[in-house]
Amino acid sequence: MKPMITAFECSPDDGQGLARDMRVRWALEEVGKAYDVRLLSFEALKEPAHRTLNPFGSIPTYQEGDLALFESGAIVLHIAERNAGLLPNDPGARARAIMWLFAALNTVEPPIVEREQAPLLEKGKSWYEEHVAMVEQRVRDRLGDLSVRLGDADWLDGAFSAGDLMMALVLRRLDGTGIVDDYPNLAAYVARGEARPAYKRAFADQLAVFTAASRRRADGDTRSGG
Ligand code: GTB
Repeated sequence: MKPMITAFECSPDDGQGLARDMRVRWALEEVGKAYDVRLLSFEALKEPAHRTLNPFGSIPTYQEGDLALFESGAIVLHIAERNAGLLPNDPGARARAIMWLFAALNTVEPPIVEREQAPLLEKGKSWYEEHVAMVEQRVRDRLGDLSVRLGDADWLDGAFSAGDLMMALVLRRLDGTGIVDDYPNLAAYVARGEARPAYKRAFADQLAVFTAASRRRADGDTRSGG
């Protein structure tokens, strides 16, 4: 049975693969598992039908048979545990790959999200500039430590794993800021992830959704504009 995931009908990132369905798509592509996608509007996310799947009213979700999951980290871990390709067999290496998945979500992502949200939520406050500088420094502290640990390795712990998948996508949230470029080994690490065929397929699929939505909107505009 093919799993069903949810994604934005029209992603606010213009199809740049920054929304969290990209994590699930990439994981499914890495393990070679076909899947279906149910696209949702922002309104539909908050409706009771979706909240039964995800009480927080967000994407992505994952359904397979009787199982329904939310939280991109839990979904990626579920996929990685049940299919070959994203976690090593050796128990120690497997535990460390899972550790990196949590490190991406719990240690590296929080300051990146805070930095991203500051201009949206805090611009205009008297302390805004100071706060942004402080949060950016926290991001740089995390990236500096990660850069030292990665060194000249290709991946964080041996072969590519679910931990690398999550870390590369978390770092991608800094796209357009130039911050990752200040850590050349991290920039090369993200580029290595983006070069993987599974990443490319996942990216193309989510971009196709955005492109189709934009075309529909443009057609609608043309028609209504007469
Ligand atoms: N912790 C949860 C997880 O990892 O699954 C977080 C899920 C989440 O925040 N999902 C977002 C969502 O559904 C989409 S990814 N938001 C709508 C809502 O809650 O109403 C966040 C996201 C959105 C847009 C961009 N972007 O445009 O660049 C990037 C990331």
